[in-house]
Parts: sequence; structure tokens; C-alpha cells
Amino acid sequence: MPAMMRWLVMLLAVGSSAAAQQSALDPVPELPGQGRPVDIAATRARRDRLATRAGQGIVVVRAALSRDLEAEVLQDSDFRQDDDFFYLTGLETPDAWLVLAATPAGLETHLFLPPRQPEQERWTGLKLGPGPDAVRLSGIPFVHDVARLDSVTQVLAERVAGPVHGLTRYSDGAPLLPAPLAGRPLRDIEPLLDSLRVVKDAAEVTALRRAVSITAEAHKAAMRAARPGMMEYQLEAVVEYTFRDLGADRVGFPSIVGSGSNATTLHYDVNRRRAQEGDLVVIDVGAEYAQYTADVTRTIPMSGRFTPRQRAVYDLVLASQQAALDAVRPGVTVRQLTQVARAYMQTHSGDLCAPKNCVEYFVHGLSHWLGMRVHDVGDYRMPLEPGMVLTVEPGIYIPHEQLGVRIEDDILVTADGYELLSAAAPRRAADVEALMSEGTRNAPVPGGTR
Ligand SMILES: [Mn+2]
Repeated sequence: MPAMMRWLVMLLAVGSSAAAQQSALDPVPELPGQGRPVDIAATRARRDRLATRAGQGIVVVRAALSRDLEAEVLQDSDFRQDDDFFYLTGLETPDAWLVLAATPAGLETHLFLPPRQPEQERWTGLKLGPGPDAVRLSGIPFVHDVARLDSVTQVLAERVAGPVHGLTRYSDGAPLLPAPLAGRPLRDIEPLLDSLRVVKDAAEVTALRRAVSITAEAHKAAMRAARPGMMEYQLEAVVEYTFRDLGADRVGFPSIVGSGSNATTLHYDVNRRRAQEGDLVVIDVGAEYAQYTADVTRTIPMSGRFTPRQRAVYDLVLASQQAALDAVRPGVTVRQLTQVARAYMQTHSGDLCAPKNCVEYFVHGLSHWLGMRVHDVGDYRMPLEPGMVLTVEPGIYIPHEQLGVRIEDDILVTADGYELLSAAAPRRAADVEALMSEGTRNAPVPGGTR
């Protein structure tokens, strides 16, 4: 037996006794293989909105394909559901299909699931398969074995006129549509789905709140732990330990911990430098919880206190961010917020970045949508409306001084302004310093002299 299989068998043996011990404490997962229930009302409402907007015809959305642990030797990623499929079903089951048909009698929803394979489940754990459990747990009335995909869609194709609405963005090589629908005109439904996903419903906001609150706690842990001489990856470890400790599923994107000159590299994620006394460290991280990711950046002084110069740059970034936040309300566009932040920075730059204006060192965009993807889907020309979630993240990066500052918060647009979802992570320089002073900076660096 290959080494990996032996290793898995050992894991299974260990795992089953641990599971037996814990069974008195842990609630039995509602949904096999997923551990979180589907919000049936929310997913149904999303399907209804999509079908109403799509109009006549049939909508097809496919789940992500399962990955083969043995063949692909996964080191980079576990299975992660396709975002649109998750949005419409709440299910993390691989290799499934969702078909919505606008019939004369109303919307018909069909879910196709791979059949359960008890032999395989010895290795993979319980899976959701076709049957009454799947109907109950998914809230979808028609659940079929995926082997019946062609025969059921053949019947639907005969009953339902109009185009097929599907997604064309898959790059996994599997068919875009069931065979009986392949000859019909295909309309790409991605823009429509994106326009729905950019405005978050209550269930999505709940997941985002959790992701952001976990991320804020991770920032606080990093502030408490930071001290000169630590490796960047040690701060990363504190952040990502906190993510998992608080129930995050994974990182929403590779954690950025950039000290000194690395703080001026916008997407630095090597995290192998030793952070020195006097360095600023940009920590740009996001926990993913229930498919939704946070994206919060804090910039901290390794020594625990900002130098006067660092503090002046920091305060200009913070005030520029606040100027943009103060302008957030329904009807405003991201472009307008960007203009507000840049104008504020330009006006208040003084000789801080002489001979240039500091705004010349603000080299990236101010905001992006946030949701299931860290740079979430949605048209940036859309005026803000309640339920949209976005980042506000000005920065100043002066490479020749090895000085980079970015402050990034996540906000929910409300009827009369915004809610700062990431408020729990200290933003003001004095608050960052106060939290850092509570830390253990006099303790030896973990790992000694690595
Ligand atoms: Mn961001």
C-alpha cells in the first residue's frame, strides 16, 4: 500500500477513537461532510431572484469538481466549492449540478448529486447523496442521482422553451451543460449572478461579520505578540493560528506580513524576513468563514511605538481613510470615494513626502467589493446601496525610506451611511500602541535564533 494510504489508515484509526470520545460533546453535523446547515430560506430566495431576472428558460450551475488526493497530491489547497453554486445551494458537495427550469407552472428546482459510496466514505467521511435526507437538508424538492442528469434534463428540455442560462467561466475541462441542452443557445448568466452577489443578503452579512470579527481578533493577537527580532512568518503564524482557533475554514488569500522594505511591496507574501526594531510591518490578512472572506490591514511598529515620522505618515493615511468613510452612503460610487480619499491626502500632505506629494505614493485603488472572493464580483460603476460590503484601504509606500503604511477596513453600506465591520481591530496609532504595550515584547523570541 502506498505510504500515503498507510498514513491515512493510521489517521482513520486515531480519528475514530477520538471521535468516539467526543461524540457526547459535539453536536452531530446537520449536513454530512459539511458540518453547517444550509440556510434554506436564503438559498431559495436567491434562486427565486435569479430565475425571475433570467426569465424564460433553463438555468444550469455546476458545482466544483472533486479533487483526487492521491493523483493530485494536494499541498496547496483543499476542496473549495464553486462560489455561484454555493450561493444558490449552500452546499459544499463536489460534482453536483443545479438546474432551475421556468416552467408554465412556476420555478422547478432540480439538484443532482453523486450517489453515496459506502466503500469510499470509509476514507472520505459521510457524503450527502440523493435521497430524502438531501431534500430535507438542502430545501430543494427534486434531488436526483447525477447519473440521471441527461435523462431528467432531456424531459425538461422538451417541456421548457427558451434559452439556456449557464456559466462559461469554468476552466476545469468538464462539460458546461448536460448533453440534452448542449444544442440550445447559451446565455452567460455570470453578469446577472454578479449583480445579485454584490448586494449581500442577511445570511451573507452574518457570515462576513464572523469572518471579519475573527480577522480583527487575529490582528489583536499579532499586535500583542509582535516584538523586534521576530520573523515575519512568526507573526503570520499568530494570525493564522487565531483564524483556525476561532473557527475559520482557511485563509481568504495568502497572508501578507511585510516588514521594513517589504511593507512597500503591495502583495508581498513570502514572509521570511526578520522584522527589526524600528520597522513598520504591514499585516494584510483575511479569514474565510463559511465561504466568505474578510480583508483587513493593520500597520504596526515592531518596537511598539511609532517614530514621529512613521506616526505622521500613519496619521495621514488614517485621516484619508476616515475622509472616505465619512462620504460613504447609498448613491455614492467607489470612484467618488477614491477621489475623496486622494483629495484629502493631497491637500494635507504638506512637506511630509517632499519633494513629492504623498498622494503620489498612494499607488493602488481605494476599495474593492468583498464577499466570497476577496476581490468580489460586481460592477464598480454601481452606486453604493445598503447591503454592499467593501474595503476602504488607502496607503502610502515610500520605497527609498523602507516605509509602507496601509490601513484597510471592511464596511457594510447601510441606509444612512456605513457600519465599520472591522472596528474591533485598533486603528488609531495610540490604540495600536496601547494594545502592543499589553503584549509580551520582553519575552524571548519563539524559536530562538532561527
Ligand atoms: Mn484589500
